[in-house]
Amino acid sequence: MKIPSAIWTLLIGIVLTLTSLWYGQNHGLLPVAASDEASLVDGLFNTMMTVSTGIFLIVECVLIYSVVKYRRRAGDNEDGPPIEGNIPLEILWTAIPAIIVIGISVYSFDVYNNMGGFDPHSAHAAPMMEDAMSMPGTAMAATLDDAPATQRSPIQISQLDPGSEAVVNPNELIINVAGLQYAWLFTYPDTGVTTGELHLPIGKTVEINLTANDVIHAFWIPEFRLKQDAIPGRETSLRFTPRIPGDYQLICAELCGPYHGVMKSQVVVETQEAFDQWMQEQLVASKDVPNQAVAMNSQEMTADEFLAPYTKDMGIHSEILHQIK
Ligand SMILES: [Cu+2]
Repeated sequence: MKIPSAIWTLLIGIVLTLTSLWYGQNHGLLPVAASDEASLVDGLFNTMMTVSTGIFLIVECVLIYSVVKYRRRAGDNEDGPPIEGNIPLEILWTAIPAIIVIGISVYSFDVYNNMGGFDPHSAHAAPMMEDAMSMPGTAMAATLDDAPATQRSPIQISQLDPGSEAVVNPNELIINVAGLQYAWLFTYPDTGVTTGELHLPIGKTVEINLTANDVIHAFWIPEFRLKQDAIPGRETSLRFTPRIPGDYQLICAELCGPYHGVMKSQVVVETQEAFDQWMQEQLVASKDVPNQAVAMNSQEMTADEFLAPYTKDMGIHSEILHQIK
């Protein structure tokens, strides 16, 4: 019995569709999805992966089939039949990619919108940045003629911000991030703490206000599926909710100088308790130094007592310190 070619086409179509759908969901190319927003990006990526796998398989199958079926046989010295032009086919192979591209664009705009891309920073814009923020699409635009944030140190940024936070959601954690050659500085305006490590509590929405002190950098945490330019003189913003505890890396994704490759910072997603404890430690560490210096100057503290917290960090026992004095 000879199977009609329409049945073959149907069967091959079903196999290719199922294979593409399976691979689109099981490619294993992405790191763990550690934020609530990551699934939006993964959905888009998986859809594109499904479509491209289908196209790849169709093209390769037709290619291999044609190479085998229409190969030159021994003793055959003729040219193939002169085939030229096929209007319906050309319309079809123009229409299908056009539909795919339009579909993916609409889908990706929707994902971008759901992640707050078109309305960054709507809850509160820092006053000095309001002009920049009222322009549409500022998250992506890169103009360098605004008030120079290059003049502001991270400490100054933290001092500026509390006054500007007229609308603050208590369930939201605001962090000011400054990129500079070649490090990231994180300032928590609630406490005034500035660190080189980004700590985030699980399940709490974070708003990152991003700027750069020298050249353009880009804030990229692959596990959160987030990437945003950090631009001198302009504040860009990102909003997301970390979900899976763990250690991740914040990587600079914009070539910013000879040491760009090492511009990475640790990101720690931890429980609220662990976060609070870490914050306390940062507060103590930042306040210890001046208080102790004052205490020692006014003779309330011996040199041993003054040095104790530092020697403890270095693993030096206070008795040894006493002996070598
Ligand atoms: Cu950089």
